[in-house]
Amino acid sequence: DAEPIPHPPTLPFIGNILDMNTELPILKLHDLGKQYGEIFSLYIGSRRRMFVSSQALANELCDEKRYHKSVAEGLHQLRNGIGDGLFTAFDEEENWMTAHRVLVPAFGPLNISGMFDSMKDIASQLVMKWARHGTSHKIAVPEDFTRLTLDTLALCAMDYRFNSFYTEEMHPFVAAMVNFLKYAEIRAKRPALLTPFYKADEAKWQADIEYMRNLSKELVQNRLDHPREVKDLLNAMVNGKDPQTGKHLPEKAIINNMITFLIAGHETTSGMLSFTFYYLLKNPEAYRKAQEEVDRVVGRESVTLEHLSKLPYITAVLREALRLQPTAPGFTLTPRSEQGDTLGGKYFIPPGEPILVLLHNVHRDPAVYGEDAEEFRPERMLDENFNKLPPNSWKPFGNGARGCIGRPFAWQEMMLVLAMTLQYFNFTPDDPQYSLQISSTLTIKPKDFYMRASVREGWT
Ligand code: MNH
Repeated sequence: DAEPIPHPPTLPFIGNILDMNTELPILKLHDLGKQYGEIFSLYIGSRRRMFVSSQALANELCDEKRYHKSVAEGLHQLRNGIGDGLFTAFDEEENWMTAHRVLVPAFGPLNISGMFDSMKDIASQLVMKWARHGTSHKIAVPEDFTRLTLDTLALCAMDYRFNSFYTEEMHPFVAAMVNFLKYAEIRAKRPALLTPFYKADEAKWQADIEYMRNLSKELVQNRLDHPREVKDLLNAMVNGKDPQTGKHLPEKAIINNMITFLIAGHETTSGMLSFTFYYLLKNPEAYRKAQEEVDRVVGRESVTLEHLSKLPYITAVLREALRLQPTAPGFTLTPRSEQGDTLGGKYFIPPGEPILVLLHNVHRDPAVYGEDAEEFRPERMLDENFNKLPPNSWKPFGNGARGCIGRPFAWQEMMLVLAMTLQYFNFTPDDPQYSLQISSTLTIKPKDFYMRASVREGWT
């Protein structure tokens, strides 16, 4: 028989909204997960939301025959800016299927390896910046990695240069995008009937959306007017035909996806690289092994694609950092059946109700990762151990057909950047006492995290 789903005490009318730390909601959810265990529910206004924290329940939710992606409040708000782009499309929406079939080959290993030189071009700009500034310069880690990932994405996706390393200020696209994401979250939590009271905020939001759409529209139009023989994602979308229907993607869907890639493709990856450096600097033994591997495999040669496939320890370091800090902190599912579903043999999930997989908690489930689940230990992620993990215990890229299409892209970029930076520099924390703080928009990042870089001997 169905058991009640645990939840924090509820106040009449306002539900558990007071339990939500509005500044850092995701961190609050992690704590509640630790407190309540494998599943808990929360009333946000009148809506009940459920949250899963164990590998066992996440494993059931990842069964695509029983559950599928739900585009719940937060994501739903993003549709105001990026419509039916891959990330925000309703499950089985027509343009999702068309875009998915057109884009899967474009994101495949062959195309991604073709982007290696462009990725290296941008990574070299980062290396040059750090080398030029020297050890007296405090590196704002997430900021510089945001320059890197945004520029890489724009160059590989549409052969466009943001040139973020040549300016103090970030490209205006970044500010528009950050506000777009932040305000979508506010809107998702606020009763719709209050919207008219926020005229100025609403107008700013619309302006930001328009800015992003106009920039993308210009880039798409420019490509249509001046076709070019480049293998980027824009060409894949402009020229590609759905193999099943023979249809091209409508221009609007191309724009939706262009902005989607810029958003989904750069924040997650930059947060990920930032956390990786945080953990390497906190764990000198892992740092030493990672650098030793780069020295052994790459030495003083210029990094190639072949080198990247020979770095098992670096691979494990990235997997482990993503386990502890999944930069896309969750994904939302809902039962397929109109009768709902029973989770874990005892929790009834009504039809249509969204359930969030709290990756932070699932990734630290002691039943899977043991007593040292909270520790950074890349060895557990070496292939021989990684491949033995129970199913669906490591899900930083989401699940199944709606999982991350950009995974090979992100992975190649991160491996390259780690190999190049460890090859050129020795890194030290700016503040050895720094204790991790997390800032969150749609994704998470280390807050106020700085480090210093000195060029290693023999490079001058
Ligand atoms: Mn990505 C979906 C995590 C890099 C483009 N991505 C997802 C999902 C997760 C995710 C989790 C599933 C979301 C959901 O179920 O609601 N993504 C990441 C992480 C990184 C990442 C942790 C880097 C590290 N993603 C990238 C990059 C791109 C990209 C790089 C593009 C170049 N991601 C997407 C798109 C989707 C997605 C597009 C939606 C796919 C779909 O539903 O068809």
